[in-house]
Amino acid sequence: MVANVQDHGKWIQLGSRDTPNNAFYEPARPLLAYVGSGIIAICFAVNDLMLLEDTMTRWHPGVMPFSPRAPILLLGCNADLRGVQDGDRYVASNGPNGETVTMEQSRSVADAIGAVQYLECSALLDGDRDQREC
Ligand SMILES: Nc1nc2c(ncn2[C@@H]2O[C@H](COP(=O)(O)OP(=O)(O)OP(=O)(O)O)[C@@H](O)[C@H]2O)c(=O)[nH]1
Ligand SMILES: [Mg+2]
Repeated sequence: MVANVQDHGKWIQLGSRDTPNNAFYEPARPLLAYVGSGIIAICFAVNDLMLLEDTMTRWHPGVMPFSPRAPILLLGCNADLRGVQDGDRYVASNGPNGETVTMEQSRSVADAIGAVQYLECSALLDGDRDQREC
């Protein structure tokens, strides 16, 4: 995906490279998505604590050898699902009490992996609006 964005009056062409999370892409992922990237965005869904843990145990260690100097953004997706309940149960799969990932947990992981910023967004609610700063 390529988008033209303006920053302080200057137009920048921003291209993103994404690979599906399945085994077929595993060997090619570094060349398809990591090498040569100016910014690394590590994304997880805030309705699944295990995905936040994966950012530390899998995605960050996986990207570091191929893009050690690019600034990292940690991005919490599906933000519309935070705190959403179905009856008396949260719409979350792995939180310690079934709850969604908190901002504090996310910020702590962002610090642990040396991310320059933690942002959240919801493809469902935000459309093409800017991501929310946290
Ligand atoms: N509620 C909600 N659901 C979302 C949002 N974004 C994606 N989904 C849903 O989450 C599921 C997975 O979305 P994908 O965009 O395929 O997730 P992905 O991480 O790219 O998945 P892989 O490419 O397989 O790694 C789909 O059922 C989407 O409809 C969102 O912002 N809010
Ligand atoms: Mg995908």
